[in-house]
Amino acid sequence: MFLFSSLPLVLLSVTTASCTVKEICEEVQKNYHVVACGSPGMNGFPGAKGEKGEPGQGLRGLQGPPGKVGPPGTPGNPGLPGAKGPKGDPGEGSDYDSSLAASERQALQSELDRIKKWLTFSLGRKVGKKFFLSSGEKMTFKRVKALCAKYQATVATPMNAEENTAIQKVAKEETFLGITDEATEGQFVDLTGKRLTYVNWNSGEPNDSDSAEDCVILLKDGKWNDISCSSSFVAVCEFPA
Ligand SMILES: [Ca+2]
Ligand SMILES: [Ca+2]
Repeated sequence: MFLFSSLPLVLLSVTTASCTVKEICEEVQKNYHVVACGSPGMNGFPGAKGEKGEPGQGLRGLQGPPGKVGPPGTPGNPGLPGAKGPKGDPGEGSDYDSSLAASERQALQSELDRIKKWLTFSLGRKVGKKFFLSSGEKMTFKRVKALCAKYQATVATPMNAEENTAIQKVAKEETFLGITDEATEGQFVDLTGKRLTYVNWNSGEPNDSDSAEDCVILLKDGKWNDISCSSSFVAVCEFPA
């Protein structure tokens, strides 16, 4: 009893005093809440996190203005080609197109005619529906045929005296004619196999010298001579005029 009544004085004067009896401490704590007994304990572990609270009841703010437009993104890969569509209706400009093509053809024909005139003036000769032109090169009969065929032409073949003279003037030198007796010896034909309707053999020709003359050349004076096809002479081709 004495202990309890004098305990506050003891605690005030002896700051380091501590309870030595558990029952005393509990009694003191019960009656005097400022009393701490013994040395402080270690901090405990944090408690478990509580559950998330309910959303607040405050007013929601007004929506702000739209932000700036962002930079353009990189282009995507091209898509797969679409399916082929149905055939369209015929156009209405077909008449116009054909008239345009006709005008183009007329322009091209005019240009072609002009070129032919230049060639005739400078290099060739036009007789009737034939146009004779020479490359000026000397070559075998086989090569002359190939050269003329390359330009949709044939080896010059005179059908009359006028054509014969024209070829003579174009060639200026001895030139092969499109005439042979390769198929049948002594029977000269043109390159389509037709018998000749015009000839201008030199005196004593054709003589098939050494049995090896199956081609024909036009001599400088306009006369003809049969000769070897492997010899070389100026090439003259005839084109449709
Ligand atoms: Ca012959
Ligand atoms: Ca001969």
